[in-house]
Amino acid sequence: HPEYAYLDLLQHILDTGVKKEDRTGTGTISIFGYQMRFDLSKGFPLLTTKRVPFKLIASELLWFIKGDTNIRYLLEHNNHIWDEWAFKKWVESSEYNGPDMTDFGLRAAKDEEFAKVLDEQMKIFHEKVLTDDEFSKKYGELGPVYGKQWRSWPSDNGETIDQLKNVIEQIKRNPNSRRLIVSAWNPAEVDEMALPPCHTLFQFYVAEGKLSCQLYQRSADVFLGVPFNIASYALLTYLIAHECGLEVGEFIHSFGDTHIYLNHIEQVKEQLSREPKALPTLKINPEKKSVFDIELDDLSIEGYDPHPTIKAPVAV
Ligand code: UFP
Repeated sequence: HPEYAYLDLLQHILDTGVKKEDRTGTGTISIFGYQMRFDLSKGFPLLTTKRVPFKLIASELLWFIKGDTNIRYLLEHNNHIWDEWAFKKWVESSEYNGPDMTDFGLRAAKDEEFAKVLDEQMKIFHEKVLTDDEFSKKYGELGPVYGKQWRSWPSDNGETIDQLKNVIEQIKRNPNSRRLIVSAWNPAEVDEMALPPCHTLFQFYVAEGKLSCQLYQRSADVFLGVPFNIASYALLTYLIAHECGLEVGEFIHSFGDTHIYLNHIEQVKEQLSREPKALPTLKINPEKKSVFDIELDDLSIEGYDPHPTIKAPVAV
């Protein structure tokens, strides 16, 4: 079953990972360098050993593809996966005058009372981003993150480079190219980003009428982040193959610092005790060809019957 590529990684980190402190203060067990392969023709790699929310993955990917870097679009689609990063900028600013939010992620995980206070402030934050244009421009904005680098990487002459559009054009015109690369890692802008890109660079490969994609992910929260990242790049590969009239090949997921947070270990063990089920299939509205025209309603997942969600705190 294709899902063992992921389950084996969890087990491998438990078995061989070393204790490593990290930026968030949570602590991890970690390995450096790893690779998983998924044959996309065997089904859509949305994990079945816990529920992974496809709609959130799809709306985030469409947000990247639009070139958007403001969380307003995500909030409009009930997607809260980037909230903490934007929220952090607000509560650390001089304009915030609510209750103290220092280390809000860690504290909310340990303290139920505080979690309620955080929840209230987060609701206020959402409302402001959704309804107040000026506030949204200032605090809904995550900086030059994925959307900006994919669609409008700033170049020296003041123009911008649309890496995604260019790579799709090259896949169509010059499929044998060995330069089918999109980079989100822009050293000149990394310091302005709410979160420097975790999925740093990806490359496409076309052979025998099939499109494959390899991602290099510099840092990976294997329990919470990676199930999203697998599905997101699998979806991107399906979408581009769909536009280019190609079949899907493999998704190859290569990693740098590959870690399990210490407060996810019990959850990981629970997940490893479960048996994978049949993978679902992805349906794309056949009327829409271009990646840039696809909307959320054009995508659906069929035959998805996963084991239940496993909750775990996000390290911010
Ligand atoms: N992370 C992921 N995947 C993502 C994403 C974040 O695994 O798509 F946005 C995790 C990796 C790491 C943390 O645990 O978020 C980022 O922290 P750092 O910048 O210190 O590596």
